[in-house]
Amino acid sequence: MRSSHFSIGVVRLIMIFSVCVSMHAQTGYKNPVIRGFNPDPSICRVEDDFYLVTSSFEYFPGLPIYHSKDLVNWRQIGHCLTRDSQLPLHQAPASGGLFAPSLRYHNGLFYVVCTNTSGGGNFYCTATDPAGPWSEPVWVEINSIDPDIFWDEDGKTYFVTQGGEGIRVTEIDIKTGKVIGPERLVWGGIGGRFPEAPHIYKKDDFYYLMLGEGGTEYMHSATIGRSRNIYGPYESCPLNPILTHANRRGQSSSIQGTGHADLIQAQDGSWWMVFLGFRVTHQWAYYHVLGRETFLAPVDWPRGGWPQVNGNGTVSLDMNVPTLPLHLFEKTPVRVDFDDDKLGFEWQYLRNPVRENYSLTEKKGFLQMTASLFTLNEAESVSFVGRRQTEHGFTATTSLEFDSSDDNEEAGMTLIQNNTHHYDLLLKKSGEQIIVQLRVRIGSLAYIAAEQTVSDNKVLLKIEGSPYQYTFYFADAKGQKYTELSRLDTRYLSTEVAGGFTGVMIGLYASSNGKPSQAKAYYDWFEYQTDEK
Ligand code: 6LW
Repeated sequence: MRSSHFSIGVVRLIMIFSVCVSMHAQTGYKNPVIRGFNPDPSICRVEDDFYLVTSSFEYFPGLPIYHSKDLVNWRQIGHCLTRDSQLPLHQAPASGGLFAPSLRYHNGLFYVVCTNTSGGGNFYCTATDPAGPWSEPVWVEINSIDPDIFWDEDGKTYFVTQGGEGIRVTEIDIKTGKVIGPERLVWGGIGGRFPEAPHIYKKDDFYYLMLGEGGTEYMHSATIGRSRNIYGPYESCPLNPILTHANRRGQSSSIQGTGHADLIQAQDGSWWMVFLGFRVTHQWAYYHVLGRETFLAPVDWPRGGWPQVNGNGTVSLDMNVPTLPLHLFEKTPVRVDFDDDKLGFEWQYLRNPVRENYSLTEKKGFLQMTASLFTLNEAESVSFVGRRQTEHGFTATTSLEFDSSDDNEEAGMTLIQNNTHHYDLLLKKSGEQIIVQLRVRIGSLAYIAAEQTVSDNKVLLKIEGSPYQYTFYFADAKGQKYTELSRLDTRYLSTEVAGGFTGVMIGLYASSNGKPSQAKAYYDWFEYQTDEK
């Protein structure tokens, strides 16, 4: 026993050592580089470290921050907004809250610029360490979304935002956030709807203004213009749109909606683009459940010329191009035992959590959750923690014990796209019996898909994902044998059906459906395994 432990340990150490050490530049990587709901990526570099932020809407904490050495392998190092004072999300509707952020590094400080669409509007926060802590927000009185900050060489600072029919540029005082100059409309792109997601870069004496156009759907794109003057007029790049999958069919059509991009130059001089896109399933009509994810493409940007994205402005799941020297990180473990005092960065609450409803210490080794009055159907702070569905093929399993005395109380595992589109696999009392139930909510349609009695208030719940179906199982706590409860179509949780800007989250929750309660759910562990190769 001992020697096998020892040798496994040594092999593991060698593996970690060999994956953590930078190797030679390699050919090939897989898109998306950050998988599952991770839209609106924005990136900056400090020497050979890259940092990236994505949008997070009604989830808390807000704005995940990722770190990479090679642009291909990313590890989450924290969130920008971790305190209620930074991120009020009271009754934020689904896909409200935080829209697209921008991440910049200037004079020794990191800046995250964003919009809280559910309270406060535009703001920026600063930090010396991108892992946090981040400052309280500095609010900027400009009414728009998708803000960015651009520092010019003459010391002036500009706020760049989406502004109705085009992009607006406004001088601000970066110390106070006060608006100095008038808001000026500088460019509307090439005519796609919703010109947004602006970023300005200065290169070869030009101001380059890149934007997203076409809406964050199937006609999405990135376009770019340039000018000698920050206020324009901007000349459109003859290659525009420099990125789009709007006309992709066949093989490469499994990636759609590419756009909303940011550009970055690596230390070796090479240029790269990060952008959002989504992976679709089904054949005659497309659906996507994973939300918009973060993709990567190489960019050729010659001196005085225009940026060209991966040759023709499209990408594939398997990218056959040279990369920076690869630097892997250890993966998030498959099993979480809830032994630590804190949840890992992969877990999110829905809106500002009611903290006394959660404990990792009261019953050591368990995530204890007190049932909230609110249900998953309301834009409220329901007792819930969830993590992203990152692949179509996955297995999520948890061990649940539920101390309940009332038929109104329930706890379980949910697949949730938003508060009107979710599938709940739950445990509850029903008269003298205890049942496992699969409940469906698709817009105004709500029904119980299946239920079975169980002998104990302790069960294992399991959900398997595939491109077309989710399959729901339960077993007694000893896990001897899983029983299939039912199967449901994935498409009804897709963005095409549910709308919005997020992706499916796999959540653990507890609710008393509006009746005061102290019922407690105890989650002993959670396992999440995917078929990602
Ligand atoms: C993002 C904006 C957008 O801020 O979607 O459709 C918003 N456009 O660029 C949320 O991702």
